[in-house]
Amino acid sequence: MSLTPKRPSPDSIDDSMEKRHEKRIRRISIEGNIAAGKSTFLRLLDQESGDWEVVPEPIARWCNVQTKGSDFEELTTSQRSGGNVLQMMYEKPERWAYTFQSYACISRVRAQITSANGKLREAENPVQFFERSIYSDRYIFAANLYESECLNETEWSIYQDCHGWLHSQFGKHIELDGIIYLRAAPEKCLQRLHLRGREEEQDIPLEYLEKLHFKHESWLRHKTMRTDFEYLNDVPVLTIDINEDFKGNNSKSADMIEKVKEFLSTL
Ligand code: UDP
Ligand code: D5M
Ligand code: MG
Repeated sequence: MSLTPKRPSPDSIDDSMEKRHEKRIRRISIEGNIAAGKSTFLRLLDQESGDWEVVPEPIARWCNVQTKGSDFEELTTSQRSGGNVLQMMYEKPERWAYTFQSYACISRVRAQITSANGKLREAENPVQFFERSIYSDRYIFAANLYESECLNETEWSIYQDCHGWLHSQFGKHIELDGIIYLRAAPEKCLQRLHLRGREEEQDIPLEYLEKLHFKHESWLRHKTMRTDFEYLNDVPVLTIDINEDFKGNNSKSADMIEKVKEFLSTL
């Protein structure tokens, strides 16, 4: 077992959250297909320890895009009602995929860097759990849309350029120490997607979930996916099979939490 941190310590930013801690915050991304059970698992983690903070995906923003505060007053009625960019992307992906993917990535970075809200200030062993990462944004979702010709060459180039720049600017606040891959069969995810009943997603076909599943597998299981981020190759991955329900199953949930604790102790 290596005692060397996988991620270098951040350089000196005086008011950085991390600087105020003797212990470095470890960051873990929870990855998995649509409706696998990530948010459900995140809620379990949130209840488990005061040393743990969770950062859910900003899905509400994607379903209701609007500005806040004084800007809001200046908007026309139609602007004020916002837009459901998630729905727009599913209804007409070749028109809206680029808009959605840029917003998804930027809003994720914003949520992850502004999340350190004080809960971890007194923590002995602070850990942040992110629901997904900017790596799944790019190498799972955006790449899949590009391969399905919903992003054209120009959009894909601009997306990758902006993504690389965002990483170069904010990487030290969002780089990962570990990844937890919640693995479920696409058929199981489809069942859970229907069970959850998020309106925008109800027409998603099994084939779409299969494509995303194979991308997760190549990234996190077979490790055949190449990325622009060298350090990612060495980030440890814990895979947990969640085909069997863990929601409402205390012993399965406790087992999962135990696995997470063991995993953290190796990082
Ligand atoms: N769910 C379930 N059993 C489980 C885990 C999740 O029935 O063991 C349900 C959950 O209640 C929700 C749906 O599956 O209705 C999708 O879960 P979640 O939103 O957590 O998935 P995510 O998209 O965040 O991975
Ligand atoms: O919900 C996330 C929803 O957003 C799901 O419908 C997939 C869709 N989506 C499309 N692109 C992305 C990116 N880049 N990141 C995350 N989600 C994306 P969930 O149920 O949490 O998977
Ligand atoms: Mg979720």
